[in-house]
Amino acid sequence: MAATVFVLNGPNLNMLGLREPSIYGGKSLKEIGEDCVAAGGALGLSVDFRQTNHEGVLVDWIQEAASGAEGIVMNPGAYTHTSVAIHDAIRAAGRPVIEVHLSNIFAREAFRHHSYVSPVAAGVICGLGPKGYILALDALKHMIAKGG
Ligand code: CA2
Repeated sequence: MAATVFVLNGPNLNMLGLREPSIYGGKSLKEIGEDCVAAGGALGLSVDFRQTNHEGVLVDWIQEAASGAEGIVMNPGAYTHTSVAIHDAIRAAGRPVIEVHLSNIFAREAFRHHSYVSPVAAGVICGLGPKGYILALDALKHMIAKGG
């Protein structure tokens, strides 16, 4: 049976394709989700793609992954730079998390250079646009196959 992976997206990512294409590209989140489901299928993964603007909902979903998914690809949006709650939830979940950012956060404002997620992530991909999600799914598949 295909392993389930969650692809979780944080605040404002529902606006993709509508504003700031010079930073985040022209694809909508719906299109990125469709690409993830298709790429996941080719990798033998069942992709559950979600977005919320609420920090506590992301914490709920990370907790859900502890029993409902084999791993997580996550773009925490601006909560990357602020959320101890998401850091703690990932530590407790016992599931590999690949942190993804569309933009290169290190080439942007200083406040984006620190991530509370990176120290508890199995890997980090940034600056590669939507392709980063697909690369993360591929990496996660190999981690799951090796037992995390
Ligand atoms: O580069 C990324 O993927 C980010 O996680 C995106 C976040 C930002 O706070 C992080 O520093 C880096 C912001 C997502 C906001 O997306 C928008 C898209 C279109 C219009 C407005 C916001």
